[in-house]
Amino acid sequence: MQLVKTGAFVRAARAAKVAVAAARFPAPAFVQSRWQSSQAQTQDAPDEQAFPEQSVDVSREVDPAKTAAASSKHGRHSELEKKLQESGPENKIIHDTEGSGAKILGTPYIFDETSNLSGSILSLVGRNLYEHPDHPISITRKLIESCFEEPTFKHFAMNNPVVTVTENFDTLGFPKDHPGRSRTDTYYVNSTHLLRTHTSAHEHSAFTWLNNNPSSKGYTICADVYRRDSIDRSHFPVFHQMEGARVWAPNADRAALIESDCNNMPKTSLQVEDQATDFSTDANPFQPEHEHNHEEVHLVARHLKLSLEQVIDRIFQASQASLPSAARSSFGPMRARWIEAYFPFTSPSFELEVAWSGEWLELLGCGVTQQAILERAGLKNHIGWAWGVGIERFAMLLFGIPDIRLFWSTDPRFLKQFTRGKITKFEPFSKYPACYKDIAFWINATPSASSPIGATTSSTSGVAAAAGGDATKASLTETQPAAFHENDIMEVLRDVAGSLVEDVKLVDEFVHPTSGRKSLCYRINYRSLERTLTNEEVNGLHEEVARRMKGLFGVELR
Ligand code: FA5
Ligand code: MG
Repeated sequence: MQLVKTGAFVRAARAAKVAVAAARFPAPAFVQSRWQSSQAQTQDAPDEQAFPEQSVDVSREVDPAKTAAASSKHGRHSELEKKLQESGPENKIIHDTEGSGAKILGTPYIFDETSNLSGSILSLVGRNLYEHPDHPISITRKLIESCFEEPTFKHFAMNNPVVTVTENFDTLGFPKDHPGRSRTDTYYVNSTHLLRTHTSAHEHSAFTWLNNNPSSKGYTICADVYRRDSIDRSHFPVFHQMEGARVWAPNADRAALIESDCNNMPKTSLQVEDQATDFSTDANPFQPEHEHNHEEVHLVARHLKLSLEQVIDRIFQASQASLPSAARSSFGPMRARWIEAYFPFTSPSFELEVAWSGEWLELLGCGVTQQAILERAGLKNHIGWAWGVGIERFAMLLFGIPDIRLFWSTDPRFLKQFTRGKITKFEPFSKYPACYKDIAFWINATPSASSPIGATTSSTSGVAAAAGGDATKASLTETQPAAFHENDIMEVLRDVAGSLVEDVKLVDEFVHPTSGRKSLCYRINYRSLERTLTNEEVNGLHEEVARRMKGLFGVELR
């Protein structure tokens, strides 16, 4: 596979403002996204080496046929694009007679039939919570980064969440029918661009950067990620992830080297059970033998697990230290377990769960990087691991923050509680009353209309939902043109009521015995984190939700 330097090309493209015109020329998307991303480097990324400007696999990403088709398709939107360009700095969606489009972090995009962005989601793009040093997301990020020391690891943040479909899915080997690709699960800007669903979207660029900067052996990336999902106290459509990777170059003594790296790792006080040590089965296999030496794979997996156990241990220690001494270690050492997992871009793959409030809570996914991904980035004959963690999951444990919406709060009663470098337990400032409202409806007039839940979508159903895509929920597009996806209801709620919705539960579902029609009832809990909502306000919101449900999905309200 041919890899070429594109730095000059990218600079020329910049000069010609190709990036700004990218909505018209979606195929050279890698130019645009890399240009945007390189601008988006935080203070952590040295300007002259911003990793997105390194080698890219042009043969994969530029398809001349696609370029021609896409540019002619978007050519007629020049007026709309101009309007978007001149529309002021904030993110927004514009509809006019030519069509619709969005301006995201200064760049215009023309919508097509794949687009499903909403104003409410765009209003959260660019907040960059991980760059506010006193914010719990940033404090947690720094704590995780401290477990991966420079110069072995380089730490990056990627501010611009718009990436190509290629970066988010194709380059990582996602099957075409993976549920994460569905419009019901992912926010598409248009058919070529989306809001990244995971930090792994930057793996190719980051591994390419590593190839050009061999003094580093690994990296971490911190970013905001976006998923259309259910609404409850641990799910929000935007959350934060950190990705990490480590590689070892070809070397005759490589196994001994990795082993010595493992032995140099400090001991932790965790109680860890490892249920994922057999890589000889189809469930969690070695990669083909001609590419991977099994002894090395076992060592890489051991190094990966030990590295992440360090992170959990550090989080646990910091969390303990923030408690009054009488309350410390009252529940003994932290219990964790490794289980088998599936990700298209690692094999074998693992998830780490910790015992929390009587349940196993998934904290992260990881594995031995697929060789094809390293090779494509120029890291020939290297071997390595990668992981991805949800920062909110860690931060909620660390600070005792009970509701994921709080991270987005601008209320000083929340923000003033946290200081860089310190872990302090969150003090609830007040609990405002909940307001429950039910919405019950017949799905539609067709007797056999299926429910938006409970069905399976594709051949990948049942696998871990890497990068989103809950295989237990059905989707409009794949299986049931008569109904809709549960995530579509969540989107209506977010659009109408934003973060005033605390959670949404399906409380009743039945099929009428004679007509065969299906009825659903969802219970919505409206509660502000910052004030008491008036009845009038909630009624207004709820009526608007019902109106949209009727208009958008053709449901018959009961
Ligand atoms: C991924 O996103 C993979 N990219 C992780 C990975 C990276 C695997 C590199 C292998 C190599 P997953 O969808 O499971 O995997 O998400 C990773 C973590 O993000 C989860 O373990 C969880 O901690 C967090 N997470 C996932 N969904 C949510 C959500 N809706 N809200 C908050 N945190 C979430
Ligand atoms: Mg997972």
